[in-house]
Amino acid sequence: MISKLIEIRDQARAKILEAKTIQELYEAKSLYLGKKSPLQEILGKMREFNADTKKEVGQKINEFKDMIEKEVAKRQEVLALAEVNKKLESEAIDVTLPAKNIKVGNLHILTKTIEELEEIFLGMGYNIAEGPEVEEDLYNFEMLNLPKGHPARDMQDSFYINPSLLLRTHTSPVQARTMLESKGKPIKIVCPGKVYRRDDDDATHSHQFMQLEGLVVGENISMADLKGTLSAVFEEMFGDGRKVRFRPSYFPFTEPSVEVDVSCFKCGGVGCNLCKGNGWIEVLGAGMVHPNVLDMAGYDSKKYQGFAFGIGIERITMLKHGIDDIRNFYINDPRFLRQF
Ligand code: FA5
Repeated sequence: MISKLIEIRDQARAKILEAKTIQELYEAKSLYLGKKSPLQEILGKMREFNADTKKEVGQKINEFKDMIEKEVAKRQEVLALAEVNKKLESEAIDVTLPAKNIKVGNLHILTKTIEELEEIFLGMGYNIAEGPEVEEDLYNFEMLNLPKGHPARDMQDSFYINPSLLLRTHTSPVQARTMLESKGKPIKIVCPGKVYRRDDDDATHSHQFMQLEGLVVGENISMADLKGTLSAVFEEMFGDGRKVRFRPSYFPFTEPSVEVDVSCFKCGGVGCNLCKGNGWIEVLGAGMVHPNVLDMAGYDSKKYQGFAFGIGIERITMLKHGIDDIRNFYINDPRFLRQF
């Protein structure tokens, strides 16, 4: 009987050592230590043995069970370590492989132009202001000296939401809002933002575009300050390679008013299809804040003066980067956008 027990023990040991996975090891364990194991079977027949054999067999079975348990635990440690090593190996990163080409997004060129202009104005001591795109007729027109029925409202064909609410046609309503908020104190702000007009889209016009409004209010402000400021900004933006001209114009909220043109980048000023033959591209409207606008916003127009301007962001960007169609900014072709 003892030799049979030794045979079972050796078989169990061999099976345990043969196990290549934890699963196989559990199967071997259950085979030799489970309820139906050969050792258990012999235990079930103990009744048939005499007292001495019973004692000897009982001791050996316990000893071998203990031994098998220990062998299982030892093998389990070895297999667990092997499995961890295998996993680590399979998940190892080969740092010599070429990296995946991850496409990184970049800021839109119009955002970059705005940031560039903001930097220039911040350097001149301006603050950045904001205003809503869905605007009240009151700020978009009335407070800017454009009462209902004023013929100059037709200069900016508008998207109305209801009779008193519209998509702002320019960033100038921020002038009125800022003056009301500033309650008679001096002002020096720029405000970038989107504006909307029922304009037909072409190479230089879009129904949605961006402006950067500027407003300075204080004492002893003159047209020379306006001209000096805008000339300095354009020199910073374009260097001295482009010509800039100030041309008399009309806006109901400024008096006198000017428009500023920059020489066309495409034809160098001789005239082409982009500049419609005149050699210049209009980039902004500006002027001295109309006394009515100052008075309506609570500023004494006898004491205070101001200048204001509204720069077309797309036009400036076209001039700076030689882009000959405004629609490129909004088609969102990555081949165009990636260039900047
Ligand atoms: C205005 O919008 C005035 N609010 C500007 C102003 C501000 C005058 C403060 C006086 C004082 P205007 O409609 O000209 O002005 O537009 C200003 C600039 O926006 C233009 O010079 C042009 O650069 C740009 N712009 C106008 N319409 C369009 C359009 N449809 N698409 C793209 N850019 C445009």
